[in-house]
Amino acid sequence: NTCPAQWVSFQQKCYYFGESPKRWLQARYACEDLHGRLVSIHSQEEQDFLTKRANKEKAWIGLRDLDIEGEFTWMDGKPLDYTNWQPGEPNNADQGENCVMMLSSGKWNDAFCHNWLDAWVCEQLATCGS
Ligand code: 2F8
Ligand code: CA
Repeated sequence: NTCPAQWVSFQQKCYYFGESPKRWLQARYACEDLHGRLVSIHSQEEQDFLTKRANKEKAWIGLRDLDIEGEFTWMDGKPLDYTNWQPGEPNNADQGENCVMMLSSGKWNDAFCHNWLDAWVCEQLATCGS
């Protein structure tokens, strides 16, 4: 599999580890500008890869319950077939946490979408061969 410069290959996808402070929606747009989308996570192997690569930085991922409270959906539209919540999360603290981040441990926490995080992870499909 081939990935663009500055993207990292893992299994069938390419990943980009953004390193500039952004709110969740800005991170989403940054990924789209890079022809990707905020990462959707579907296995423990993928999570382990991301945890390691994120290098203890809190990072936005492509999971949110912005439309219906408590109903978390991935940016890739696939089912929530894997989760890695920090115990006690998601807690929708102050009734306002609708965007999901990886903590430094890699565990997930729902947080305010308007929080500024220093990191965010994009994905795109790897192209075979070429
Ligand atoms: O204790 C977990 C709790 O910690 C913080 O709230 C005190 C987080 N809030 C922010 O990061 C803004 C909560 O999301 C988290 O659930
Ligand atoms: Ca929370």
